[in-house]
Amino acid sequence: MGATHLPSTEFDGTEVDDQLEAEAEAALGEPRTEMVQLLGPDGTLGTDSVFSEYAERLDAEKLRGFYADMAAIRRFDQEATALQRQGQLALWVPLTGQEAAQIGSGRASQPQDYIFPTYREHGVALTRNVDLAELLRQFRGISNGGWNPKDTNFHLYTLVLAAQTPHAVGYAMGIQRDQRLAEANGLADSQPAEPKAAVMVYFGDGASSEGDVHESMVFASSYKAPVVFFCQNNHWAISVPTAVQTRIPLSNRAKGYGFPGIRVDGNDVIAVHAVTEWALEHARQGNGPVLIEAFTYRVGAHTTADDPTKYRESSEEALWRAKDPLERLEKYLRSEDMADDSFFAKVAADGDELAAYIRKSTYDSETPDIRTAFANTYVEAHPLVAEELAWFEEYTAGFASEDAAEGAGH
Ligand SMILES: Cc1ncc(C[n+]2csc(CCOP(=O)(O)OP(=O)(O)O)c2C)c(N)n1
Ligand SMILES: [Mg+2]
Repeated sequence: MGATHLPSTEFDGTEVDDQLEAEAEAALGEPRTEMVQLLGPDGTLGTDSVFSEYAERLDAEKLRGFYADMAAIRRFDQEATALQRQGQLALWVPLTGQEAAQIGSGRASQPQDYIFPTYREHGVALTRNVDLAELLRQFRGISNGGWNPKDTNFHLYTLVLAAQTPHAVGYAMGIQRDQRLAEANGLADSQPAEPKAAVMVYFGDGASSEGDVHESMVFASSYKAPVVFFCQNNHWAISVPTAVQTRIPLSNRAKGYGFPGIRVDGNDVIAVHAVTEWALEHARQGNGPVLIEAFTYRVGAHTTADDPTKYRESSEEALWRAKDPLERLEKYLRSEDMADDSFFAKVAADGDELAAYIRKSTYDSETPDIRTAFANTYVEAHPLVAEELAWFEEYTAGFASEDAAEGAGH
C-alpha cells in the first residue's frame, strides 16, 4: 500500500484572508499579538504606539474617578460577601481583582451604547448608573432581574454561559439596520443625527468555549455588526483553568473570524480604557467587531458557594495580588501629585457610606408578592399561566391551614 494522502492541515493563505488580515492590521496600525500595557504593576506609565494617544486624553480628575470607582466596587463586593454570610443574600459572585477590566471598559462606553453583561459585571453596572442596591435584589431572590435595562442600556445579568452573546450580536445588527433605514429615509439630513451606538458584550474565558460565542462571532464578522466582544480572562472557570479552554491567546481567535483581537492587561485601568475606547469607536464607525481579551485574575472564590483552595495554589493568588489594579493606580496618582492622603481618606469614607446604604436597603427590602412573577410572564393574560397561578394559590393556602392548626394546638 502506498502512502496515505491526508489533506494538508497547513494553512497556506488566500487572497481574501490576506486582505482581511491587512484590513485588521491597518485598522490597528500594526499587527498585535503581545499584551497592551500602559500602567505597570510598579505604578509607572509606559508607552504604546497606538494607545498612548488615548491615555493622554485622561486628565487627573478622570484618573481619580477611575480609582474612586474601583475602590467603591471593591468595597461593595466585600459588603455583599458579608451580607451573603449573614444569610441576607442567597449567593454572591465576587469581582475582586477584576476592577480595572470592568471600570476601564465601562467608563469607555457612552450612554447610547448597549451593554450585555454576564453575572460578575458589578463594576460595569456601577459605570452604567445601576443602583447597586437594586442589583443585590436578584441575589436575594426578590426580583425578576434587578433593574430596568431601558434606564441604563445595561441588560439584565445572564447566568446561562454565553447566552448573551447572540443576543448582543442580534441587538447590534438591529442598531445597524435602524441606522440604514434612517439614512435611506433621509432622516439623517433633516434631523440632528443620533449619536452612533455600539454594543459591548462581556463573557468569561470558560464561556469562550461555548458554541454561542462561535456563532456570534461568525454573524458579527459576516455582517460587520457594531459589537465589541469583551472577554475577561480571569484564568479560571470555577475549577477549570484557562489552559483547558484554549491553546492560544484567546484574543488570537478573532483572526480566524476576520476582525481585530487585542489582549490587554486587564489589571491596568488606563490600558483597558484606551483599548475599549478604540474598539467601540471602531465598531460605531461601521468597521465591524473587535475582540478584547482582558488578561486578569479572579482573586476570590468563583461564588460564595466555592472554595478555591481545593483546586489552586495560594502562590498563584499571591502572584496576582502583586499585580493589584488599585495599588498600581494609587502609586501612579501619588507619584504624579495627582492625589494625596486626603483624597484616599475621602474615598474610604465614601466606601463606608456606600456600605451603610447597601446594608440598610438590603435589611429593609420587602419580599414581593409572588403573583407578580405570574403576571410578568406574558404581556397579556394566558390561560396556562392562570391555571398555574390557581394551583400555586391552592398549594400555599394549604400551608396557611397547617399554620392555623399548629397555632390552635399550642
Ligand atoms: C451553559 C452553562 N453551562 C454551565 C454553567 C455552570 N457555570 C456557571 S459559571 C461557570 C464557569 C464560567 O467561567 P468563565 O466563563 O470563565 O466566567 P467566570 O465565572 O470566571 O467569570 C460554569 C461552568 C452555566 N451557568 N451555564
Ligand atoms: Mg473565568
